Amino acid sequence: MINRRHLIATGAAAAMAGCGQVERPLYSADAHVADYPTVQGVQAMARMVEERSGGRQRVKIFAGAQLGSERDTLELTIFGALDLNRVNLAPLNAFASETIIPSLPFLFNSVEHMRTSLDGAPGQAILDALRPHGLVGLCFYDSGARSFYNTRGPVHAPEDLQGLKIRVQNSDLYVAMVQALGANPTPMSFTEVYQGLVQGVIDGAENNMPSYESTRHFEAARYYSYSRHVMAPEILVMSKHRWDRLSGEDQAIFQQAARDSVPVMRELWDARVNNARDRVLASGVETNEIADIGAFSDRMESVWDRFVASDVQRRLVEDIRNLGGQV
Ligand code: GTR
Repeated sequence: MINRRHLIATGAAAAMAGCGQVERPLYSADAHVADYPTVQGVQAMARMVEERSGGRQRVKIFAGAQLGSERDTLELTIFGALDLNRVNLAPLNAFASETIIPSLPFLFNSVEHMRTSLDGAPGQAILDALRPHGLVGLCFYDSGARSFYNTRGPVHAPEDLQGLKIRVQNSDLYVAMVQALGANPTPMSFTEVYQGLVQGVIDGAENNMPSYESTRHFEAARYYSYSRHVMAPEILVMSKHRWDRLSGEDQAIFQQAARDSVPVMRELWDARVNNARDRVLASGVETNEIADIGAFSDRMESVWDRFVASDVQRRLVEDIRNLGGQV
């Protein structure tokens, strides 16, 4: 049985020994359940790695937040006690300010724009920016668009969010976004949201359809309003400690397999979005489009001003915007 304590102990031992050959597979964490597209994406990468390395490298995935919250598992990954981690960009916002950029509200004008930007130079620059922080960014996975859902009623205007307690990820950017809309942001880890909704500790949250469905949040919060305020992607990272102990050949195998797993993940993702929507609608959830999205994006100006603070960030925004005209 692997748990956090065990990981910390073995990770520390490996780091201290300088550890050459490692017999065990690389351990990878994910907050989602095993059949979720992010887990399946890493699984696809794992199959390619095993095949291409002739069985020399293997990956074992711990799904369902078995190893802890994204913030906690990221610490383990940076420390070298965990090898791989699939997380959202939000918990990385505090480490590397470049990761804030794709998380900015209303940045991308379509899924195609998001994919083109992440597959291109801006995406590569963000992946590379993680190395000084102890992580090697391998690839981005889709996370669609996040929208608000709650237990009270449909949201058509920011006024409908007024005073609602909305769970956010552990990121100052998300706190500021929700605050700017007039709601009360409540940072909380993903696994606590369901109970929070049921017990009325929070009134709502924001996420994409597949997460809303797979976590059963839709059973407790029956109103899902398509604000599509953020298209922050998922990311797969490897601990730099582990990366540095791989041969050049195996580094290339991991890098290429991660890239090759992206189209696999995207296909699963697109199907999952439709299935999740059908399931929640069949359960009687009320969804609504928002006619005046401008009322939401207008309130984001101060958020942009506060979180886009460096030249590096401004250049990324510009590069991403330039790509928007091409798709
Ligand atoms: C999901 C994402 C997770 C986690 C979660 C959350 O969309 O895939 O990695 O970030 O949202 O809201 O905590």
